Parts: sequence; structure tokens; C-alpha cells
Amino acid sequence: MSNRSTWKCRISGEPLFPVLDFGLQPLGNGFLLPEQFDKEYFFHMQVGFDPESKMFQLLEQPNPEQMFHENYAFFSGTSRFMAAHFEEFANRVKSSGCLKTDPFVVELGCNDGILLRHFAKEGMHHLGVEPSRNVATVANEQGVSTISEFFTAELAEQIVKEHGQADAFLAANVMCHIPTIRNVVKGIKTLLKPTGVVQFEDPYLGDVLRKTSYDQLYDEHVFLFSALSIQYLFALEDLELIDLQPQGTHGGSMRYVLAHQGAYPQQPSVAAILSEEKAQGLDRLETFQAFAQQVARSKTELQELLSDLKRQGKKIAGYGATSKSTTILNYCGIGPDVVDYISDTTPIKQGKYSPGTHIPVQPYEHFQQDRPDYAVLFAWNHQQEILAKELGYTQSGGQWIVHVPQVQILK
Ligand code: DWN
Repeated sequence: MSNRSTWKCRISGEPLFPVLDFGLQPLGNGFLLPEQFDKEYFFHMQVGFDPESKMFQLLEQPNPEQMFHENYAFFSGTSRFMAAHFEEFANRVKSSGCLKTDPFVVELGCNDGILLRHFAKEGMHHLGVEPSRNVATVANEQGVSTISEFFTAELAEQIVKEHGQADAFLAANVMCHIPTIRNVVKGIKTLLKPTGVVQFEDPYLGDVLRKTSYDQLYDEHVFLFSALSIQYLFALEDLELIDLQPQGTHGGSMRYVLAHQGAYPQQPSVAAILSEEKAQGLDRLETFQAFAQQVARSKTELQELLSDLKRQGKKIAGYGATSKSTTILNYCGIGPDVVDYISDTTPIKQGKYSPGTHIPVQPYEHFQQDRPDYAVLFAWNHQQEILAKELGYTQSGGQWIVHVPQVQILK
């Protein structure tokens, strides 16, 4: 898969080079009931690279309305560690000096208000923009003023008319979901005060390649960003990187800090990380072709490990019905004959079945009583928090399987 395709880069308009093919995939968060199995939606998930914009992206993506709606299954508040992370994020913004007199803070994709509530509780002028109506309702109930809309350049003009320009534009795990990101960046430029600062974070391409965490690719993640690709994208609207802050969340993320060209000095982190990325080859097609081979190897290793355990008669469950697990289960062909059920604490997922491979999702209490021989840690990005919580399971002989950074049974 290395010839240019008819698919075009969403940033530069150049033809994409396809590098990965995951076959037919359902919606990552499309947990469903048996009566919905026969009309389940699938799309051909392929991933390509554009050497011009340096953007790594899905070729095809389902419509946003199909993915983000009134039954969206992911609530940010399910992890205590993430709640602490967002408090730290809010404190960093507050102490960064970008919030001037009577500041206005906007967050794109504020989910249940996990970040914005730290501004709301101080009575700060704020606005959340969240397309999934059910999570937007939770945010409003928490005192976070939220409108349920998709953010666009047109909406940005409307917000400026009603609220004025913003001192801070924030987003966490959102920007990489938006296929029309060029329009969003245009909106950010309109919305941002001359002294305003953009701060957003997303899973980081450099970590995905280093850890073979290919499960960060699913319908919702249309892009996996690097600093190189973000630099290219925002330069189209005369916005520039002023800082880069690597994060440990979601298995390795990057916080991108940007402002209008020339408004702030550039921190040394920018030059340092851009040059690390060139050394890692994030600007070269060959790097992504090598990644595709790592992904194929990881698939074989996971299939072999699970088949071997099944041959020994072991009981295997999944832990965390993550969006990421949808890619692994469908790509590796793992169904309920291998993984009996997936434990998850999110009520909206419980009693449903995993997208595509139809493994039952059970409440956490089921896992606590059942104690399977092995648990596949699909929520591997929360490993530290989960292993601390599950000391009892581990001490009673339960074993953990992870596929990141390599397929293994944890010692
Ligand atoms: O970008 C996105 C990220 C931020 O969140 C979205 N596209 C969708 C979602 O991705 P995900 O589902 O892969 O995220 P998580 O945070 O890895 O999901 C964790 C899942 O595991 C949740 O369903 C909750 C569950 N969980 C659990 O059952 N017990 C989580 C923890 C920490 C636990 O102890």
C-alpha cells in the first residue's frame, strides 16, 4: 500500500499515500443490542500519510452525526486520574498569563464539563461547545454553560457577536476527531483575541509509533497529530506554535500551545520536539510503511497468545470497553468465543455488545465476582490506576494481558 490514492489530504488537498488497511470496522463507540446486529454500520478503515502536510489520517470516515449524538457512550469523568489531569490543565491555563481582565474561555468538545468546570466554579465567563447532546446536558447540569453544536468558522463568528473574543481556546481529545479541521482553525483565528492562546491536547503520533498503539486509530480519530502536522495546519491561518508539552494521558499525548503569529515568544520545546520528530521520521512515508509491519506483527502475536490460552482452557475477559478495543477486536478477529465479556463501569455501555464482534459488556461488579484467569487490559492507557485498584484480583492469581508497547502477560 504505497501508491498515491484518489483520497486527498484534508489539509493540503494533495493525494494521500495509503499505508494501513484495517478492513471493515464498525463505530468505535457503537455499542449495540442484539436486535441491532443485522443493521450494524461498517466502513473500510484505511489510513494514509501526506508528505506535504505531514498529516497521518483516515482515508474514509463516517459522518460526524453518526458518531456524536444523543447516545454518545464516552463520559470523560469515568477515570479519577483524568479528573486530576484536567484540574492540572485548568491550573496551567490560569497561571499562563493569557487570561486578561474579565477573561472569556471557550472549550471545544467539553464533554461532561470535566475541564471547563474549573473555570465555571470561579464564575469566569466561559462557553462549552459539545455536539453530543447527552454529555452536553451533563455539563450544563454541572453548571458549565454549554451549547450542543459542532464548532465551525460560522459558529465562531456568532460566538464573537454574542460573547466577544476569547482569551483561551481549549480542547482535549477533540481536535483529532474533526475532518473539517481547516474550517475549525479558521474559526479559532476569528474567535481568538490578539493576545489569546489556544491550548489543546490529543494522542500523540510519536507515541503511537513508538508503542505500536495502533488502537488509537478508529472512526472517531480521523487524524493522529505530530507537532510537524500541527505547525503546517495552523500556519495556514497565521497561527504559530509557542509551546509543546508532552502528556502521559491516553498512552502518550501532546499539548499544543498556539497563538497569533508574533504574539508570544516561542519556547525552546518547539524547536526541540520538531527536531526529535524529524529524527523519528514523522515527515517520511517509509516510517509509516515500517509502522504497518509492526502493526501486523502485533496482531499475529495477540492472536497467538489468546489462542494458546484458550487451548489451555483458560477463561479470558476484557477490562474496559474502550473505543480503542473496537479496532483491536475487529482487526484481530477476536469474538465471544475467545473473550467471554468486557467489564466496564459506564452504565450506557453495560448490557450492550461490543461493536462488530458482539462481546457482551458487563458491569464491573460482574468482573469482581467472576475473577477470570486472564483480563485483557483494553483500557491500557489507565493501567496505573486500574492495577492499583485491582490489587486483589492480581494477588488472587488473576493475570493481565496488554498489547502495548508489546503483546505480553504482565509480570
Ligand atoms: O478521544 C477519545 C477518548 C478521550 O475517549 C474518544 N474518541 C473516546 C474515548 O476513547 P476510549 O474509549 O478509548 O477512552 P478510555 O479513556 O480509554 O476509556 C476507558 C473505558 O474503560 C471507559 O469505558 C471506562 C472504562 N473504565 C473502567 O471500566 N474501569 C475505565 C477505568 C479507569 C476503570 O477503572
